[in-house]
Amino acid sequence: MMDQCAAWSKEDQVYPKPAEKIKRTRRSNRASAKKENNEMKKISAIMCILLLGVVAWAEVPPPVVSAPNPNIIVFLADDMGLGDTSAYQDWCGNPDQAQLHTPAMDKLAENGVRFTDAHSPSSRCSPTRYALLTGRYCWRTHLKHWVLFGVHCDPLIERDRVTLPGFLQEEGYMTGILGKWHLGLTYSAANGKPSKGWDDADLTKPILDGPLDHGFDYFHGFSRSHVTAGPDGNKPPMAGNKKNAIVKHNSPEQGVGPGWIHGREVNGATGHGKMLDGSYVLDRVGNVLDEKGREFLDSANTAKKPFFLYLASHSNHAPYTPTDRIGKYQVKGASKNVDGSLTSSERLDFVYENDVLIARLMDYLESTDDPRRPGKKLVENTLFIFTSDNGAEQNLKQYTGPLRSNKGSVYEGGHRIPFLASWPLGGIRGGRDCSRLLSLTDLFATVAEISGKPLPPLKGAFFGAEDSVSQLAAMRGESCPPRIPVFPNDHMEAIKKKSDKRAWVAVRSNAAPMPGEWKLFLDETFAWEGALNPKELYNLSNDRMEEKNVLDHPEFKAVVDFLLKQAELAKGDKESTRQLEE
Ligand SMILES: [Ca+2]
Repeated sequence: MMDQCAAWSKEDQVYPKPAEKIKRTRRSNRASAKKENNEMKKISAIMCILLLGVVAWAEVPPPVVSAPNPNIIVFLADDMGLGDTSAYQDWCGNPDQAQLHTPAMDKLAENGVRFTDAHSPSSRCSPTRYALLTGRYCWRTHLKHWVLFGVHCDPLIERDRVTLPGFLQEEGYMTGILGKWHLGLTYSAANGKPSKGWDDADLTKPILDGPLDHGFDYFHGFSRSHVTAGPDGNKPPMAGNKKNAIVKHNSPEQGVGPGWIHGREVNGATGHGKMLDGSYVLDRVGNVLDEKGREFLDSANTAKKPFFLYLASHSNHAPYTPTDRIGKYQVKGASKNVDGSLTSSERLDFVYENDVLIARLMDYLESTDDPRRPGKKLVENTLFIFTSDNGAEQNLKQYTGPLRSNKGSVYEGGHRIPFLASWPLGGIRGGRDCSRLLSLTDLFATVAEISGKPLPPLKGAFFGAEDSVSQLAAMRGESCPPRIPVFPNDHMEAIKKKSDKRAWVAVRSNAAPMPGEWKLFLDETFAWEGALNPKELYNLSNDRMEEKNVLDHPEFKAVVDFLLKQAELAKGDKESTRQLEE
């Protein structure tokens, strides 16, 4: 079976041609890797002829040095599209004068693998975060679409479910989350018991259900997006933000918050109703994540333990509140296009803040000794993943890439995301592309394969990872079959109406019985009832913008039948897709 990670020629065919010549000097590693790959193809083809019966070949990855328990960093941007990073400039086709330059992400791509068909499990925040941490599609939960709302909302992750960080805890990892949780918290009432809601929550009491109850040793972050998670105590309400303008900041009746949370403690609680102390400042969030990230990494190194850091960034979710500076890096007013011109865009400054946070982490990894490998630096044995929780929040091709719609939609612009992975000691060769389908649910199985431990069972005690497929071989460029379909969900279009009828799910497969990159849309009855009502069919290999619905074309009946069969096997709140791969 063809190794999709080796499908260079195929990718070259489907990439859109940029509007003008794109500078590729920054991609020298990628280009040389491609040349090398082509040479390998020739050699392998000869080998295949010589070795009759051999039907697949693999790239020859660099030797994998014995590297048990690598450190793992998952950096999750918020609402960042493919067009928001120059690491995908050639894929998106943005001209140099309209392409944000993200040097740290470029470096990550050049030192690692770039997936070109990666997907968030949902096109919004909460469900993607649930799926990333559990390896299970969120449409199997009660949250069939949209996100968790409100200052108080019941935790989405079940207490008896094994999570990715919980799995790693069992492997001896120190696990930390920084930034946005958005998976529900249970506050304590004044008597120490669970509060019924926000009104009877006592912020001076410990939080009773949060990240520490789902596999994390360390949490410094906030409940939801950075603006709803806390008022800016040092500034008046932002002009033009109607919703925020009606909030009486730092008042005893405050309904926005509760600002920074450390472990189970609300940092800024004053004991005077819901009044906070003003320590949560919107344009300083990046600085806090940077500072606390280093604290966490230092503590793991002191303990000589491998670490798992899930950095769920505040950026670039609106409103755009870039910080002035982080360490040596100017942020506000400093973002540049690839041609060197300033973007003069507050949004792009805010996107660039993610790049700076990555640069700071990389600086740390490159300069810090690995306490478990004397004489070596941490960066060598660290799997560093950068990705985003959904597509860009604005429907502009400059941000989303050449895709239909944006955040909130089941069209590609809602869920096709950047995904970069670097691990020098782990056999990931720099400058490679991979076109294999990937879902963020796959992090769980990938990490499990790295650890050499089986995934949790699908049923019974300590279950989990129902929709997770390992991408380790794909990351390394080894031969692997096409992934089973991915099932992204949310609304057909990125419309802000909460009708349950908008909860659509798509079946996306590159392994249908006819060549192509196929996508079948199912209406809301799939998520709610397990029914199969196909609505639209596209072949992205010749219609990436999803403009020609070919559902009623009889020549594609075999494709529809295949995708419906896959959906039939996947449907249901108690089912899984993992077994389809096995
Ligand atoms: Ca988001």
